Amino acid sequence: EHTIFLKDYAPSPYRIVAVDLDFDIFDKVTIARAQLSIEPEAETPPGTPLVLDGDGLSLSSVAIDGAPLMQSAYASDANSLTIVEPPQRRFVLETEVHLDPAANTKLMGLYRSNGVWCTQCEPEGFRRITYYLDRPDCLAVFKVTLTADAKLAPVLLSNGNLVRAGDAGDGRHFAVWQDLHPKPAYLFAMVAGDLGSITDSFTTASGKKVDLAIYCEHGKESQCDWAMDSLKRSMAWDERRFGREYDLDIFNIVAVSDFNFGAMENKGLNIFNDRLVFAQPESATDANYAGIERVIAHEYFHNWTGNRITCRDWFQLCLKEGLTVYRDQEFSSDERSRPVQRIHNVQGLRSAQFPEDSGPLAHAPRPDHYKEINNFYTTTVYEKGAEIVRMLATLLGETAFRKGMDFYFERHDGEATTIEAFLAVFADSSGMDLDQFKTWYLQAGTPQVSVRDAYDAENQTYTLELDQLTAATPGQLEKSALVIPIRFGLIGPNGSPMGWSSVSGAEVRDDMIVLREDSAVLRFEGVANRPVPSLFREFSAPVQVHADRSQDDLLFLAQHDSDPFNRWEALQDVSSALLIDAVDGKRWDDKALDGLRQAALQTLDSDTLDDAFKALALEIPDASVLGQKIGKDIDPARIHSTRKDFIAALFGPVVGTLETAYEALTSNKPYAPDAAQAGQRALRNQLLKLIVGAGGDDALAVQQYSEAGNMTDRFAALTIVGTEWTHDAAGLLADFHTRFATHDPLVLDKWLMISARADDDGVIERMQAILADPAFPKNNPNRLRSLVGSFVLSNPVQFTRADGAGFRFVTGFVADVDARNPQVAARVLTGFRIWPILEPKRREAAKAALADLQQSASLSRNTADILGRMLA
Ligand code: HT7
Ligand code: ZN
Repeated sequence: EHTIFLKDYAPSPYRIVAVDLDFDIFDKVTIARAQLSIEPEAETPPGTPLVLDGDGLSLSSVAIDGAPLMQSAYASDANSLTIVEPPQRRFVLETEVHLDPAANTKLMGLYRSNGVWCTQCEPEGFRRITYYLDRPDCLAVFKVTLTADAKLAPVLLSNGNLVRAGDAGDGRHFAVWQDLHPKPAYLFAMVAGDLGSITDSFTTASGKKVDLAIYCEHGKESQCDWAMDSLKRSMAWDERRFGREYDLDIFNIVAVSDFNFGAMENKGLNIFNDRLVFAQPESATDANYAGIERVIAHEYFHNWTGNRITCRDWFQLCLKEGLTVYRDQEFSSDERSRPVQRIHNVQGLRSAQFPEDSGPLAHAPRPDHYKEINNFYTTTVYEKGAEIVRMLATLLGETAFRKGMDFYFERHDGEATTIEAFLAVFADSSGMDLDQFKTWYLQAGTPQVSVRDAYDAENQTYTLELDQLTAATPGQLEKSALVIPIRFGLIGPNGSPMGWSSVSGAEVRDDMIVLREDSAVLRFEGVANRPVPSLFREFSAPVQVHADRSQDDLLFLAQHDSDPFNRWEALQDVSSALLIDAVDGKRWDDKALDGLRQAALQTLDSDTLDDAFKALALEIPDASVLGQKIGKDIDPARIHSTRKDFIAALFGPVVGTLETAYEALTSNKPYAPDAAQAGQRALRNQLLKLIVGAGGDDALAVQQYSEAGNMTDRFAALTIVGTEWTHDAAGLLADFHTRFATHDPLVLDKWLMISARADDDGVIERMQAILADPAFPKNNPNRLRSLVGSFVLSNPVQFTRADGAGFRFVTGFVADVDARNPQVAARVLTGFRIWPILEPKRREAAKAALADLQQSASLSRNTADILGRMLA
């Protein structure tokens, strides 16, 4: 298979300056005519062929400046069009292709979703619509004409502003859209269909009125209000926090039901997976509301970080994605609780990015080669990319970071640029040398930081020894030291912060140690008492910390640390240590459990902590995080059962207290998705989980399921009963299916998720029956991922069954789906990334299933690439 290398990047010899697209849309065929205004770059030698990308296209006609081309003047196949000797001046290339959107199950390019024509072009979908220089550094202005039957498609949308619309005869109508912001083709979009909508407006800081609309399937309009509210808050936030105003007169969002990802930031016309638009209390959970708010913000923020300033090539994906995730995280922190937000983000990083970074698919946030770019929309590019931007902000401080961002927008507006250029604006605006910092973008793997400390009472000296090490990753055996910002504090015996008279051994700025070497020994002088260190406050770097701390010190931190993140972390560390020892055969002692139980109850009782934080503090680390910490020869079933015993032992003696707290949180206020109410529900549902986990009786959960006035509480109860597969589970799932899921596909997804998560041996058979049902929508990514994606990621016990049945179920599914939608297949397959750390029997079973899949005759490039790296 062909590998693309960053070192081979070269600018195109030709430039497309303007695009005029004409779509004639009919029920069975769409005719796409393109007029591309093209000119050679100044240094292009005469006679240099022009090679345009295509993917599965069939060319009907080709002309230059109005004259059809002779056969000898061009060469074409499904995947490219070459003009042998283009004019050495500006010219217009005209092509016509015929498309069959209904047959496009890959959902890349132009396809039909639920009758609606829509597009997805990032990263390489535009070449499935017309022959083009489909690369992000080719920026052009677009004019788009859409013509369709007025009844089938009363709504005709594309990027930019509507310039004209009218009757086209024969019951057809047309609309002309113009986008004067030069953009790469991956940001092109069009939509045609019979859609409902809600409208609103936003007035920017400089007084410009922007018309806002959200389009959706008829009947779902009232479910779009939360998304609209989130959009307006995002627009206001980007002005306040980053000084960024919206730049067109119109901003449209369209919700579609078949979509490979979450959403897409096409200029002025965002297209969304409908699960990230629709919300109403009876079918969406608090987590769904928060997810909608976040993704609406994310796509909107791309208008500046991604669209106005885009990527030179796809190796730079992190430039727009890491930065935009950082921005959406900051938005959510400002709109909701910052500590709670931070903990959620770190939980996500640890449960998805850390395993990726230590497994066979590890890659640098800015990779230097790829076979299939679609496989690089990863948690490393997105979430680790956001952590890198966050470290940059931490190292620079808020003011210098904002100054650098302003400079970035000023210097690179309208460009397709690189990570180097991004770092240069901060180096230039602050004077800080960022050469070593760049390594974060180039190096794969989670750094392991070891900490040892000692206190010398006689000399009042405190010593802190820090080492960093990044293990080898595929294709990257040598690693260099990274710049690691460690936000910290020393805490005195009464819980107050401690000072020191001087410190040596590494750079220390205010509350931050900057570790640059492989190791450092810091000596703090004038330290009056033995301190308890609080390190990596707010999780200031994406590293794994190894510090052999006593349970007493951790519980002390859980109570006294001024940093809420580390208070939460300390409790997690206590549980993890006890659980990991227990998995290893060393059962916890009662005293240790008493200490933890007391700390948990104290947290629950606190008057100062908010409910959402308490809910997180009471969480017991999940099986995949524990597996990751153990790191080798893991048996997920054993981890799972140890964890169950641990919860029973920890909370069994205080079930009554938990029940009282649960009752006290019962509320009959009408549902609102705000952070305070959501926090209260989160805590109450956390308590319910612990009560059932501790006592084994699911009656309270069944009761909550029946009485719930909103989906958050109903789904929480169903999740508890369904994943524990208690005796009521089958009945409750059947009830949920009949009463709530049959008429709402997004609720059906919730049923599918829980159906996949039961840890009993019957789960695979039940999933097979679901997939075999002729009524199951087998081409819809949401449905497929809700079932099989949840199984792979959230059912470690059954997925990694020692007899290999879980692995074979998934590889069988991948082989089947791959023929229709390679992106969905390849993504589900990445769930196998944990196979090298499994215990030998499971490891062999996983490897055998993967090897069998590799024998399949014709795997897509997406799936073959993942499989090749998985087995390398
Ligand atoms: N920029 C988008 C990434 C994307 C995508 C979206 C939908 C379908 C296929 C896709 N491939 C890549 C989404 C984002 O990060 O905002
Ligand atoms: Zn994005």
